[in-house]
Amino acid sequence: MSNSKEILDFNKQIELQDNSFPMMQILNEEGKIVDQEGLKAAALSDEKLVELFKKMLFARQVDIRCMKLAKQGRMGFFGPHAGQEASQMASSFAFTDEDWLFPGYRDLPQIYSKGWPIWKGLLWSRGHQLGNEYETEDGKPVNSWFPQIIIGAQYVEAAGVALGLKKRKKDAVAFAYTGDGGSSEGDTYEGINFASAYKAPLVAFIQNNGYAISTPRKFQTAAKHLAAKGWAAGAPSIVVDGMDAIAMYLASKKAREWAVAGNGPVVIETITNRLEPHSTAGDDPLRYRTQDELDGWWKKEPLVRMRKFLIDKKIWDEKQEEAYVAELDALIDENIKKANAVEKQKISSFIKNTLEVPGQAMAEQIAKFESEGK
Ligand SMILES: Cc1ncc(C[n+]2csc(CCOP(=O)(O)OP(=O)(O)O)c2C)c(N)n1
Repeated sequence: MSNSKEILDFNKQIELQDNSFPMMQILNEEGKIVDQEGLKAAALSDEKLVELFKKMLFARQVDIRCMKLAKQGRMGFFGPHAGQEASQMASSFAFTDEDWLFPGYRDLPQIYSKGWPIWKGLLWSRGHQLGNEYETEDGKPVNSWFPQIIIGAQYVEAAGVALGLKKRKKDAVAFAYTGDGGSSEGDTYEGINFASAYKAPLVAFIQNNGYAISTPRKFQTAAKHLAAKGWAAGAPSIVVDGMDAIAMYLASKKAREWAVAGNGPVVIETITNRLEPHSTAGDDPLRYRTQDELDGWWKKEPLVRMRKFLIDKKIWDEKQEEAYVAELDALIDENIKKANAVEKQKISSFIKNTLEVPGQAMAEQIAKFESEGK
């Protein structure tokens, strides 16, 4: 027998939605553990904790250098990722090289984590065709799709690959990243729904970084939590502090275990923030957000709290960090040189690379460009 009074209590339902997604946090803004059980479950040894922090430092250093290159007009398209290091690097830290990554345009750091060289990422930014080859320095394939520009589209691609992995009985999952803006796209829901219906192994990250270009989260959707989108597809869905590397790692590890065991997808909304412009294509964030709001988020950023935790634990110090950052800078320098040494993209080779069999008009254009050395 239904209870019409309860069913028709819309206020109660809104309240239920509101309260169904508490944010998981293990390491707080002060660098203190607030969930000992969670820390234990993450089972990160001291070496692994340091390795994870180094990955976040790597992403930050790459970001700093890319922003400098952009200001000098030497970068091409770049989506800054400062502030998202835990959301990106601690999540990808929980996956294996066999797992397939589906990044968005801001997620190059996760591809680097799989062994993709930085110089390839720089070429990708410059629109060079070699920047779309996903392999390590010594030619081993990197299981990553290209950074998707069409927001949400990577979710349908990831769902298809996840089903393929299941059918081939691989011990692997697909993991995909979109943003708060991307979560409003049909493709995002379609990907989660398809994976859920076919119990395909997909871990779906929605990086809620507060803004979709200039559109703030509050105008993106009336849904109280972006994670709720997964419930409509029957997928377990959670909200995690995206500035907390330990919580991000644990959530990702558990989601991967669930998906690879044949249970279908998990949706993870990460609460993070984009601390820089949307891209290097002329965005000025102060036209749509205040400096005060930005300053508040800088206090929550993921490196500060992780550094404090590791220093308190006596497994990291300033000197080690200085030396490591110098190492990273040298590595980035080397990669910039390598990218600069690659022959400039020719229009003819770009078209040839795009079309397996060019039509007559394109064949004529290729010949014309080639004759002009372009
Ligand atoms: C299908 C589609 N519509 C519109 C755009 C233009 N666009 C590029 S980025 C962006 C905002 C995306 O915001 P979000 O998903 O929150 O990701 P973020 O850039 O914050 O990482 C939009 C609307 C696009 N790339 N693809």
